[in-house]
Amino acid sequence: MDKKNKTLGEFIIENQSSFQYSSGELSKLINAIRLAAKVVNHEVNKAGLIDILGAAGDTNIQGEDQQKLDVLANEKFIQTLKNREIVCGIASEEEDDFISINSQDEQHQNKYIVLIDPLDGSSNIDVNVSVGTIFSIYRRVTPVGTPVTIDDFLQPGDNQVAAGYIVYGTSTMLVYTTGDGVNGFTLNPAIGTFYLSHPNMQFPETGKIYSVNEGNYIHFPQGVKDYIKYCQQEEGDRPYTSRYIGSLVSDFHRNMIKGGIYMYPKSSKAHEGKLRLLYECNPMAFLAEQANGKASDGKGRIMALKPTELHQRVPFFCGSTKMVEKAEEFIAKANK
Ligand code: AHM
Ligand code: MG
Repeated sequence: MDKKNKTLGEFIIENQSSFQYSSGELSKLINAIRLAAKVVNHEVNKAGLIDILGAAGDTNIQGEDQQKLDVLANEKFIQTLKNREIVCGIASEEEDDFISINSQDEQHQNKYIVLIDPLDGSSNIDVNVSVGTIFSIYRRVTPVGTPVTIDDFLQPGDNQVAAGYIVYGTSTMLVYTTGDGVNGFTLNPAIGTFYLSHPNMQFPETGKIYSVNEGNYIHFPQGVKDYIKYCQQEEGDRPYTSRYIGSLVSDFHRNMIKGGIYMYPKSSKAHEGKLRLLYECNPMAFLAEQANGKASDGKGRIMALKPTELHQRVPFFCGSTKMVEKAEEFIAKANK
């Protein structure tokens, strides 16, 4: 078949056997995410019509309560995963605790857990700027047939079996990895089908874009300040260009295509940074490494960290390998 016309559904089936556990379950799981992504995409696209269709808290014409989009996205993803009976547990950035799922037929027979940030960058919705969904999939570590425990969720990112994101942008894309490279699929909204548009995505080894909220500059550690000054210096291929959407998925997506670094450092106001290790940093780190890039907490690999809590935050530096290494170098020098 012509590669250009390959759908996500076809790609999942074709690549099922290359997955190390060779499990149809993982394929079903990615199919469920594909379905939820389409539903959420439909809702996100209506966001600009809120004055017409009703805002959160209102009741719509069918008598249903209107919900905030991040709450709605959370419900759609969780409901879809529950309905398909393919996971034994879900943790969401929107929920305080993880959810244990009992399968209707056989109790707790499923092997996979999902961690999800249903609508990341949601402050961008009101102004018609891209938002995204981030997901991360692990095999449970506790025995199949028993309820999941916190240990199933607090696994290092290195244990991920799949991860990805959906970017609801100028077009909607689903980008994911199962540990065998990164592939991107673009939604054709007219027929509701994702097509393989970006096979084997790779971060350029270096780039010219740095993405950071520079409004926090004075609160950053010295090493980060030094690296930002380095990015701005007139020398060689510098100064770099500053691009910051404030939507991790979109900033990452652009940097993967063009070459760049995304940074959310710790600061004197946020001692561990802002981003969540389990819902945001680990899945993006898995994608970055699978695409020849790098993800660090400023000192070492994000995916090597052993999580201690579900909503743990961590400083995050991610993107083109040489740029992340340079940032680490400046941080190490300042810490001497
Ligand atoms: P959220 O999960 O509350 O949406 O926060 C995560 C988002 C990232 O997408 C984005 O890169 C970052 O927060 C922006 O934060 P800031 O406005 O502090 O720069
Ligand atoms: Mg988020």
